[in-house]
Amino acid sequence: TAEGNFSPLKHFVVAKKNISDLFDQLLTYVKETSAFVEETCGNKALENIASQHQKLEIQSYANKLAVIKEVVARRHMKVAFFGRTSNGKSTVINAMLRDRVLPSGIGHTTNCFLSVEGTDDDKAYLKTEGSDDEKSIKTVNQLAHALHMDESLDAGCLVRVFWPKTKCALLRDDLVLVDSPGTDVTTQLDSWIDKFCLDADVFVLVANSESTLMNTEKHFFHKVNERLSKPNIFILNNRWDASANEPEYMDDVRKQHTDRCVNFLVEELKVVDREEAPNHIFFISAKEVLSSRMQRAQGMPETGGALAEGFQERLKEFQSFERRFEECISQSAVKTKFEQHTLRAKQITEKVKNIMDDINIKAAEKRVAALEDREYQIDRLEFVKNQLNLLIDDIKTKIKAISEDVESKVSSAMGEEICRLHVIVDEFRADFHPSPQVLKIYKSELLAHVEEGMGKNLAFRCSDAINASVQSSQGFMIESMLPLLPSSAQNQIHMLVPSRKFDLSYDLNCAKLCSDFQENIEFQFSMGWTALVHRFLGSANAQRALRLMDQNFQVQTGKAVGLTLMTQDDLMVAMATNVASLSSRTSMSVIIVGGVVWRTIGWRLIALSASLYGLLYLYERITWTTKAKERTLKRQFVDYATKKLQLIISFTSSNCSHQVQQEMATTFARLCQQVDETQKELEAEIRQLTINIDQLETVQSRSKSLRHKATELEKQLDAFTKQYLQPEQ
Ligand SMILES: Nc1nc2c(ncn2[C@@H]2O[C@H](COP(=O)(O)OP(=O)(O)OP(=O)(O)O)[C@@H](O)[C@H]2O)c(=O)[nH]1
Ligand SMILES: [Mg+2]
Repeated sequence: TAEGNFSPLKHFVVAKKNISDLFDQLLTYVKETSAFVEETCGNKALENIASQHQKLEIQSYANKLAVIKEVVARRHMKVAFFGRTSNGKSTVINAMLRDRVLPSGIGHTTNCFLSVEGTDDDKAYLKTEGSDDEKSIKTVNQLAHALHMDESLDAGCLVRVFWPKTKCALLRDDLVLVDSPGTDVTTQLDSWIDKFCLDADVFVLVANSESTLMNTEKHFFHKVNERLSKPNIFILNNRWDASANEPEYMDDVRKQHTDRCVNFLVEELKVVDREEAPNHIFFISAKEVLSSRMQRAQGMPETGGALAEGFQERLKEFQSFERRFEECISQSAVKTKFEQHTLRAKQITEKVKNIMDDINIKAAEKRVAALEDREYQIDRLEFVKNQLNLLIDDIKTKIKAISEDVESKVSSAMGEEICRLHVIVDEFRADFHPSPQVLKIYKSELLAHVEEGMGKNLAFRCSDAINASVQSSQGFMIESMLPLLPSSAQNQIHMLVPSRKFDLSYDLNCAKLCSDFQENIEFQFSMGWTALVHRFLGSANAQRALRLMDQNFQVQTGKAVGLTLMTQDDLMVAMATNVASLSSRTSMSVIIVGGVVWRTIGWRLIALSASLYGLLYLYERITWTTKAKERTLKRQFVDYATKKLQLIISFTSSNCSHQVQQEMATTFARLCQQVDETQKELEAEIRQLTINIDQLETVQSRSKSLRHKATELEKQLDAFTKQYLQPEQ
């Protein structure tokens, strides 16, 4: 018997479990992939690796798979029974279910479509169309009563009977059996087909072996055949027990029925070929099978009732129908219920795989580009560093050379300018008066004039050349450091390193330098004693000599006061001394010299000389005007300032060179700062690239592993196809 042995229906059950598991895995996989694509797509650093379109595509696949998964879970095998009223459709179903589940009886019994399916509950119940209420049923009579009482039920309605799976093996195996009202009682064949037949895997025509196939029955199956391609059809010639009454005709009748049925299936419907057709035609007695099975279930001998002859053969034939039917329905249902979904799953897997490939390729391309970029940036950083080191030495020497050059230029220019100081001083015009107040103002203005004039002249001599060389050096610096900067900075280098006009300042600070200057514009006779001594002995010796003279003079004066007796010489001396005490030391010297000369030359000559001398004195005294005083002051100032300025030549020139050095160093520092920023930018860029590369690597490895998973799933889908969906050889 079918019970106890492995049921062919298990084929479907196992396949369903397989494909459901596969869909579970697929859904999990596609969700994982979807999350990955979404993450990649949302990552700014991974631009253009996964597109928005791909993200949406995968999301739609996940949704589709979820729907398919649900549909697959609800899939079952469905067999529908048709035939004229009272042919025993309900009885056949009961026989298969081994219990009186559906009402049967003489006359038109089944008044609407009835489906029987398994429930995990241990109580049977029914659901009518359009309501989710579970109406419990205890006995089949109750069910019959319930169906007949419900006036809203007509032939086109469906009542679902839920029968405990524990009571029936067939229902455990996902089989749904559909009973129908007689095909002869309806005019709504088309709507029946639409409503109940399109998802049926097997159709069973329950015919009456006591009569021939009726046109109404044939007509219905023609219609089904129009709507479905090659439906699986079994023909049960029921009530075959009746043939036992006339055994002499049995073989003829059977042959006649068989020929007609084969003809119907092969010639008219063309759903099977001639060799296969007999496997779809059976001669049975549902009533016998049902009662024997029920007896047996109650522990009584199955032949306990009054059974007609040949029962065992008919039972065997029923069993062989069951087996054929089960094989057929499970094969067919697996194909029709899972083939499309498997194909769809394969397509989805293929698409997801392609997307993973795309992402992998794009990530690889980007990674290679990023690696190259990083290589380039590292090289560049290295180059900038090395080049900068070289340039620093180079530029330092350059700065040193130029500042030395400036120093020598300025010092020589200053030397020359100092020699020409008198020209500047001579040019000076201002109110002059020997009074101390006016003199003070005059001097300070003179100092300012000298400061300005010297500055101007120095600038005239040096500035252009120095500026030019400073500028050219700055230009050199910029030019040599420019290649170390990024092109964006290169264009705005003149903004980044502002080249303000460099102005060398020759700050001589004359006012301070010459603050000690003390002019001497008292009248001095050029032939006077002091002047002569100065002239003949030079200024240093003259000082000493004059001091000596002063002492002698005082000693002699002291003596002269006490003496009464004097020589002529002495008298001369005394006279001269007296005169000298009255007038200046200069005139006294003149008298002394005069005395000496008088004794040797004679008085006439002396008188001439004296008068000449006096004239000269007078002349000098008269020409000792304010102008002359100013001239003298200027001359004295020139001498004084020349000495002082000479002292600061080296200071000033080094100050200038320092300024230049400062200027160059500032420019260089600015450039260095730019280069430093460039270096920092490069380093940051390299860091960023490294991060990107890492991320891209992760994306690559993930997309690869996801692709690998897709291949795995594809293999499983192929295995499923091979095992369940390909026609057996
Ligand atoms: N002798 C005999 N009677 C049968 C057989 N099968 C069914 N019957 C009887 O035929 C009558 C009708 O059977 P049902 O199963 O109700 O027939 P049906 O095709 O469901 O009829 P409707 O539901 O009215 O369309 C019942 O009284 C059954 O006992 C059989 O194999 N041999
Ligand atoms: Mg019935």
